[in-house]
Amino acid sequence: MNNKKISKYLSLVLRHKPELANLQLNNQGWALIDDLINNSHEHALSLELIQSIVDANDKQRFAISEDGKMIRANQGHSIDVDLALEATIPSDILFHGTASRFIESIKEIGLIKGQRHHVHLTESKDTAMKVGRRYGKAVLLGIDAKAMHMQGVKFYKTQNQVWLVEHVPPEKLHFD
Ligand code: HQG
Repeated sequence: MNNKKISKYLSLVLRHKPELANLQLNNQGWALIDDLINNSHEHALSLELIQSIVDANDKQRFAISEDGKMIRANQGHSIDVDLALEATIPSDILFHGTASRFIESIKEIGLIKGQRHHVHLTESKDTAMKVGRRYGKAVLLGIDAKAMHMQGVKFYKTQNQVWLVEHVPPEKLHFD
């Protein structure tokens, strides 16, 4: 349970508010683990604890650098970082889970990225439904990813299997 709290704290400082832990994120989103440990006074962090939280995280939200000195969030940032992902060819259909109260607006302007850097998509209907449930009655949307790719739209896949795209226009969405 305590680890969940720490995981949420890591998401907060590595995605949104590094200043809370006085962290300097480099332009690819990496922060020094030593700084994180030394500056997170409200959490008794150690390298071992951080490593175990990164390993056990249900969505693999974080990555540790090869030299073991740095940590970053794999996706979900609101601060300006360049994850340096390479554009990847998506499968024919990807999914997005949303809440029923957003559908009217989505039909009008498509899926927009809001506070995040991208619209988040998944290959898994289950994952999409779980994501949608966070905001209300979940609705599953299918996205014609291959058709968008053929039109030149770039798709990126994060280290933890989240698909990212700038925008999904309504005509590329399936609502049933
Ligand atoms: C909705 C979790 C109205 C969109 C998940 C979503 C994901 C619109 C909400 C990651 C809209 C934004 C991201 C429009 C989109 N009108 N509402 N035109 N277009 N929306 O949290 O995709 O736990 O920023 O459907 O696993 O829900 O953080 O995005 O409901 O990967 O690691 O606006 O968050 O990962 O909500 O979730 P979010 P999301 P973590």
